Amino acid sequence: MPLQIETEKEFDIEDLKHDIDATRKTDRWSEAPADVKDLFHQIEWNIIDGEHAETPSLINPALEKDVSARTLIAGPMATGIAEVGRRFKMDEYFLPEVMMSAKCMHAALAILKPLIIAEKTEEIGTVVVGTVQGDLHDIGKKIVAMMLEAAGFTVFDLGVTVPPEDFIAAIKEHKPQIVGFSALLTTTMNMQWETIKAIQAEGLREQVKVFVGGAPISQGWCDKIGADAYAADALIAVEKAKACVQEFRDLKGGDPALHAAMLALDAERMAQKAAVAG
Ligand code: B12
Repeated sequence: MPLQIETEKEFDIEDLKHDIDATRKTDRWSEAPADVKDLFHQIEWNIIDGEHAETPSLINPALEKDVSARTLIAGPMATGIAEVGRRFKMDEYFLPEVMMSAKCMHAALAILKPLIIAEKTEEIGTVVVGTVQGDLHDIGKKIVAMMLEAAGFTVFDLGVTVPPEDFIAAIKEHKPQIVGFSALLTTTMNMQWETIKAIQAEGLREQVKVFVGGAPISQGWCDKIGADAYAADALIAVEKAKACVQEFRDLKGGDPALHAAMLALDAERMAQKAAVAG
């Protein structure tokens, strides 16, 4: 019986009981050469163990073996921090352990960020991002920000626990086409809604396309609060952001047609995936 929580996302409690060791038996990254695979496992466990002083000594050798920054972020770093989240949820880890693991993620991202940003070849738009008021989580938002930058956006990252008035001030100052709110807590996701309402009250809603994301956020939540787009990960965020400033640049923020267009992108991507899976 799936465990129902108020985020509208469902977790199966049986899945949460399985340590990452169980999934290792499926031989993940089987296509990678043995030495790279070994490094991936070490990076993953470095994050789980929270040995942040050691992180650079694993990330740099992986880069020397021509593993891309994106592969590291989407591969062993993602699986490592996901396992930390699972342990935290199952009360196997407490806050100090999670903080050490977050330090590993930041240490790795500090090395990878310049490499990702160096991919930028064009200037296609401006984005303001921030983690909403009351929320300190910023790892995912930083990844989204750097991927957007690599794709050609100028990104103004307002940091964490950003109050609505700071988003409003940044919209006035930087005139972005897109503003993105990150929220990782069920207790702060409502601040995404409050921030949209504040932007609306200020008469700025039509000027910006509002993106929402973070672990508890779903398409249903995006629809409910009247945001324009939800993205489950940085790659989808980039795809939708590019569509917003290129194909749909004439649609205003809050326009139902824009919202429908963003949903159509998801449907298209799912159809492509299904076709590949046969
Ligand atoms: C690391 C972490 C922390 C670190 C954060 C460090 C930092 N600088 O970010 C620390 C230790 C500080 C922390 C603190 C707390 N945490 Co915490 N934390 C986590 C953990 C383990 C990982 C989050 C993470 O970085 N994931 C990796 C990134 C890459 O994923 P992501 O953030 O989801 O981002 C991706 C997408 O969501 C999306 N995305 C993200 N943002 C955006 C924005 C936009 C615009 C778009 C389009 C897309 C997008 O793209 C990203 C990249 O692909 C999660 C577990 C989890 N499953 O999420 C718990 C978790 C979020 N934390 C939780 C809790 C409870 C807390 C605390 C309240 C604990 C406490 N008792 O104090 C505090 C809250 C502090 C606060 N006021 O914010 C709970 C939340 C539960 C809930 N129902 O709300 C979680 C889910 C753990 C759990 N399983 O119980 N935490």
